Amino acid sequence: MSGVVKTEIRDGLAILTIDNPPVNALSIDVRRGLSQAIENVSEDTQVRAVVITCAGCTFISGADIREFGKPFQPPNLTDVISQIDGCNKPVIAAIHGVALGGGLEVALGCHFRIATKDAKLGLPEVKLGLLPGAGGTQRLPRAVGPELAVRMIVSGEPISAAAALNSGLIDEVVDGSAATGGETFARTILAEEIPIRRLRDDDSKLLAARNNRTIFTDAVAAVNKKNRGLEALVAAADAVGWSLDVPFDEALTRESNVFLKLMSGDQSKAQRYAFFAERDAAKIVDLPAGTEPRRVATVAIIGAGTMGGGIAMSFANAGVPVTLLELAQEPLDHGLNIIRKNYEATAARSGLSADWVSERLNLINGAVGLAEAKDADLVVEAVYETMVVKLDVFKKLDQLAKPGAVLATNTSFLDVNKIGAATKRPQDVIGLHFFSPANVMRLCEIVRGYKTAPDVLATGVAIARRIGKVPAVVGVCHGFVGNRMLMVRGKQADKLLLEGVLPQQVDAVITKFGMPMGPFAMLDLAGLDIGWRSRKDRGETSEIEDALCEAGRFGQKTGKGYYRYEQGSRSPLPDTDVENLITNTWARRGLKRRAVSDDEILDRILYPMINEGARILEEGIAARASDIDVVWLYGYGWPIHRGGPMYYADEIGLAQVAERLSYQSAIDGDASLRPSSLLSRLASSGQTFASFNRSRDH
Ligand code: T1G
Repeated sequence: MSGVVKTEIRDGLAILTIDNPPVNALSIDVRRGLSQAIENVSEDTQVRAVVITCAGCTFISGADIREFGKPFQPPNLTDVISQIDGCNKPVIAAIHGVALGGGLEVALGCHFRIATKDAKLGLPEVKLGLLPGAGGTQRLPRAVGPELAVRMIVSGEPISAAAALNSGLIDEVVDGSAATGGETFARTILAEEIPIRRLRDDDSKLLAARNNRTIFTDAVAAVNKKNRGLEALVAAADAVGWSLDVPFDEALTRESNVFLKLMSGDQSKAQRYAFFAERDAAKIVDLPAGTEPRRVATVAIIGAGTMGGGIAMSFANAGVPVTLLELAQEPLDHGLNIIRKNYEATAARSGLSADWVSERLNLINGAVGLAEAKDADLVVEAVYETMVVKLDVFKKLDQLAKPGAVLATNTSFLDVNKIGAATKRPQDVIGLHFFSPANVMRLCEIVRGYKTAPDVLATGVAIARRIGKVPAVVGVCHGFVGNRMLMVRGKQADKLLLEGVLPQQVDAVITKFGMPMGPFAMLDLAGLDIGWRSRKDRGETSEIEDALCEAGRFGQKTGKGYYRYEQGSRSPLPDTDVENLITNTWARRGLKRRAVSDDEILDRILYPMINEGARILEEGIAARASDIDVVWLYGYGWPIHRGGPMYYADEIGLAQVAERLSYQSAIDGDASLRPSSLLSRLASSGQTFASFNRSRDH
């Protein structure tokens, strides 16, 4: 009997407790222990019912992802679950925290399921490029019906205990502890002689869809609408469909075969990399041992514009009350009105109640002036993106904020050291760079100034995680990590326009690669006037973009930019006026236009970004290459199944990336394209960015 599964026999009940910190993953020891324990209690004549519960903060969080890709060690989870399912005594799953992936599959193999009020249940395997591989695709549709099952499995999103009770996934929501609730439930079914219920033998919830297949196919179409090349989503939907017409055991065999195929595929490898990269990014490499985040109970946000409003919503969504400050009543009212409209639109779209809206609005209080910031533990400045305005705000905050308050700037480019130097407390100043729309995008770049104190840095990471963001610690430079690489991408995209490529060809290549939109459509969304003003401040030009701005074409906000937009639509449409402007530029420059292949466009956009990422690593602006990948995955929508720009470079091979950059640098006479010293060193020694990550984490 392994130590991670303990059995206690009490008054005819066997209580099996899994204790495998931190999240009770189904490691080999857990699988062995569970299998042995079930065998023992099945044979024990004292035992009349079995309760499976977990110690610590949660029920089983799923298979042990760290075992994937390593030599398999029996027993496999499907067999352990079949043992549970086949047990001749009622087995009850007592769930708290989360029951995810294999954890929910174990619970589905049990004959009854109870959960605490705050529990969440889901099959998130598609987020790892997999599908449920231990019976989930066959048991879940039998528990909740194929429509909800395919929605849960293809979205990977968990549902609440209340929704689980409502759908029939669980039998009871209990107050108090799961273990106690499980034990009470077990005694009740024994006393009432309620027969064992095995999902594998209950097709009642499948009959409607069996008689009318469109019930299922419509559900599949709805969840696959936004699929951008993720093979696991299609495979998972197909597998759920087997529950309608393939015998249970045969379907389990098929499910296992598809699971193993996905597991060994490139997409799942990249998605599992991204899972751990996200968690590594929250670990600050050189944080002194014992550093604790400062306590943050009250938050003030300065600026009720697009960013300030979105940041306020992020806090409110996490249940954290905020005070939103503006310098005058009108912009404050306008900002609060936008927030209310956003919540109402979300509620209408998602069928959420008015209470859901008011719960959030009640957490956001507006005030005019900065006085309300004086008692805040954390102040987030989200004012106009010019240094003059930010320095003025921080000088005032320095006078006003209480000692020990964390003073954060949401700047997306500017020098956090300079902002900190405007105060007498630079150690309390940090950058919290949210990405627009801040209530949606998960990335938060945690910008550490030279003087930012370790506990302030830890506070930045902790508060980002607390509001559901993905933190990535970055150093100070123009544009930090994400926007610095974005500027390099923009420069290469502009060059392609001057070589005879149209915006729509560049954008088509980048969206086909898996990005949500291409560079030119993204500029139209953000507004061309922002870059125009910034270029003028820096005395720089961009021939075609400046011409568009001079013509008043600022993008979506003016109904035309690189593209034109129909009234009320955000879909970019090629515009002959833009094409004429570009072709006239070619003529003026005497360009001999040539066909530029999609492959060339992709390499010439991505490789310079990768090179800039290597420079960012050399300069210590990012600690790990995987941190750079996290920035692009969660800040710009880099396709999760491609891992991130640095992961992608490793997959291509750094030697090829370096060679292509050297070639293009010679062709363009552009020294900035020459491979960085780190890229050259790794490429020539046959190493990878992954090896660089490992060197940083030991
Ligand atoms: N396996 C291994 N390690 C895991 C793990 C897992 N399933 N889940 C978390 N960890 C580690 C994580 O790397 C971190 O480690 C620590 O635990 C805390 O995690 C057969 C095949 C459970 C909601 O996808 O969603 O079952 O950084 O920081 O914010 O069909 O972890 O401290 O070294 O995320 O409190 C399906 C993944 C697997 C769930 C907790 N299950 N985990 O969140 O903590 S595939 C999942 C989570 C599967 C079956 C298939 C979250 C959490 P370290 P954390 P958290």
